[in-house]
Amino acid sequence: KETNGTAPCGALKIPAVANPLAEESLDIASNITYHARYSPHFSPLKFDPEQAYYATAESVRDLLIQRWNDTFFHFHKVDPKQTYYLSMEYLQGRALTNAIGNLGLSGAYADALTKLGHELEDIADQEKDAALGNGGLGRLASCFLDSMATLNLPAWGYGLRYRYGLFKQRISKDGQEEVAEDWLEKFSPWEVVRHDIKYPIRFFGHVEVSPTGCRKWVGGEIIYALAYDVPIPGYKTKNTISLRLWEAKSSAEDFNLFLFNEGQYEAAAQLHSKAQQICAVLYPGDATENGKLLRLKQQFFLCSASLQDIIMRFKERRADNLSWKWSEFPSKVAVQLNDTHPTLAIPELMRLLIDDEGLGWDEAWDVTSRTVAYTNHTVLPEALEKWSQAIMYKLLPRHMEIIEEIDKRFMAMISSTLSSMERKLSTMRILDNSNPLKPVVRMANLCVVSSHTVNGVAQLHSDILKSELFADYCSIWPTKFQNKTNGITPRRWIRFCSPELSDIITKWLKTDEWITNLDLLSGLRQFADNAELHAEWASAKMANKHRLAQYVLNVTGVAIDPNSLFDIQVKRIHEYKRQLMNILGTVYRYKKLKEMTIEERKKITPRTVMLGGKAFATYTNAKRIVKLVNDVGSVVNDDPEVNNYLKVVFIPNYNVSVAEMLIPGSELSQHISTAGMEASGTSNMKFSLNGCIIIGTLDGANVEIREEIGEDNFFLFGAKADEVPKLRKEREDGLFKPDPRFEEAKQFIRDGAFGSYDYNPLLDSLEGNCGYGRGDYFLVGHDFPSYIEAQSRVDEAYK
Ligand code: T68
Repeated sequence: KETNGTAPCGALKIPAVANPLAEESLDIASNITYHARYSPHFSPLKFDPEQAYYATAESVRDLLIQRWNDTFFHFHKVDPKQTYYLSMEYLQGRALTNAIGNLGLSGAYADALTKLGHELEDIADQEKDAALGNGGLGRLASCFLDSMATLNLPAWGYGLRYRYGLFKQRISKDGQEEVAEDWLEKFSPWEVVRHDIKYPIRFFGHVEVSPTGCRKWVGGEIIYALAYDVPIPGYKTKNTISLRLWEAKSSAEDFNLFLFNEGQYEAAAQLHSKAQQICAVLYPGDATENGKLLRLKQQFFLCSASLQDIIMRFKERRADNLSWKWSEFPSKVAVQLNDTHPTLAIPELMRLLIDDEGLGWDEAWDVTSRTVAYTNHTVLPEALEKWSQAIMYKLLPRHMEIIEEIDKRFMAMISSTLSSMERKLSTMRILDNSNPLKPVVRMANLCVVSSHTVNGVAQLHSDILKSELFADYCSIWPTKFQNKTNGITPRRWIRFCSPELSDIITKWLKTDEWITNLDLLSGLRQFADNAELHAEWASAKMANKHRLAQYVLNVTGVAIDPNSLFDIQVKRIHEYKRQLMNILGTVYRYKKLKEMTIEERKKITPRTVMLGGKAFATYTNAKRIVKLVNDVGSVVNDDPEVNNYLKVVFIPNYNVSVAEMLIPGSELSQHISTAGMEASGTSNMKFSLNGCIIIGTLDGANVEIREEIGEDNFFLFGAKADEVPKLRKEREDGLFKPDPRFEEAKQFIRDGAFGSYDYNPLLDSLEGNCGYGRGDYFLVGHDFPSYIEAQSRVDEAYK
């Protein structure tokens, strides 16, 4: 760990100038006005919220750039071991509120904007989310960047600059519709293109062998990776690190003027359009061969560009030292792979070291395996990446040779030193040739074999990796496997999204140090029975609920009552996350309410059930769940008999900014996945931090959260992870007897209580013989009764 001091050590070759942004005389309003006038992106007559947003963002960027350059020069001089986080996804969300918050200038910017006739909140609302990720994995990457910057760590993030990030979700009468989200429609004021940072990336081609036996990858096509940097400011520190996003470019020479003048416009620009495809979208559909090839190209593009850049920096920092050695590399470079998506970093680093730098295999392997570490985020079999060897040979022939060699050497090691493990090789090998028609590369196995460390993202998940998914490897390399329970940044997830609650915590703890050290929150325990704190807390929560109710009204047209219990489940829609159990429970609640007398209803705790999340575009059951929630909402919310006691709202287009609105206003949140399936979950942490009670299973980080917040703040239900295999077996053997309440809820939907859409296929997935994707693989039926009972305990506690 190298701390980033505050002293600038700029070896800048640009002459010094008097700094108009010097903090002692900083005039924010003038700086914003300056940008509105002299960095114009719009016609000069207007200074409405949109123009004000861009001018404000540019003014903030000026401040960040100074810190950014200082950080760069500082680490260039100190040459610490540098952490490189390689991730195909970053869910950054908005940057303005975060940046001024981390700079400690929120109040100053709010005042300056008021002077200029605007409100900071309206201006911040102009910003589009940078949604270059799918869900938890991408958001984790962004939280890590904030934390690493705040901890003064020398860290960089590497990713791709997708033209279209995660789709915008629209809800129509047919359910979810996906619309391209044009986050760069105007431009992003938070990125800086580095015209001098550009690397060639090869695809296809073949391997050439020299007379001396050296192998070299040649031919094929070359696309260039151009760097776009996003500053990541730390909180209360000058440390400002970089998120470097690669954009794909072809060179002007690849534009065929001759063909163009012949009228063959598409042929003339063929390589241009191939380059554009690479970063066009986040997670292109990979059902087709073309889709698979594109996704593999994206992965290699990220890995190759990042490693060339890392090696360039390593050498740059040794420019004055002629005696450096490659063996020093792992003490200066740590490459963390965010899941298997950047696995190609392993063979690419080997290739660069052997073919370009002239190292022998053993030396290159030593450097690579001491540099790379791997984080696993899932045990779901369909999410464990396997690449067709045929596609790999075609796109990356030299890498495929290197992977074969790693596989061969791994097998030889087992045979020579651990012959008792030989029978396990069929599952432990990197290459899976069991289907001769479709041999594949198992990316997770490649990561485990090649990394010095492998981690899961919550204690339970890491234990499952050790005892199940990677058990055989763990018996060979027990110390390779670690746990690193996920975390979240308290800056974005409470300080800036719920300033009222944060101020109360600071007031009672008499310090705001908890914002960088959440352990200090336990200091609130001594005031647990203090009525004054209760009143302040309740009033902050109520203010957040009012804000949320207004938002819900704006985006859905449904009026919800801030005095009802706000019950929220927001996350990607997936069968294992069991949103279907939530909505079945809600349907059961509705049916019971309908059956009650008016007097009985009056005793009921009024509830607003909110669900939100995106379904992968081709995931049929997930889309059916979205439609069901919306259909249930339409019926319940319009039912005058019960709608004072129950409302059901689908929150459209769940993303980081929407989460920042929802979480502070939450009172109960649902983290109800089948035990053993959710690697960690991170919104559970965000909700807890905002004083929200959890209903959940013993899954992922829920286990550790429950230990921290206490059993009375966690409504526990459902099977434990170690019971799941037995329960699945019981179902297979026809021994499962469904609870009548479960049957009643399903039948109510089948009978058409929520419209004529055919929900039978969705509900049928909960019936019959257990198997992946059918026969209630995720045990909704088993856990339903204990879920309903836990919900009743919630109702009682809320009273
Ligand atoms: C999530 N994984 C885990 N995957 O599901 C969650 N993208 O439990 C965990 O808290 C989180 O990672 C952080 O560790 C994902 O979000 C993806 O988004 C994904 C999966 C495959 C391909 C691309």
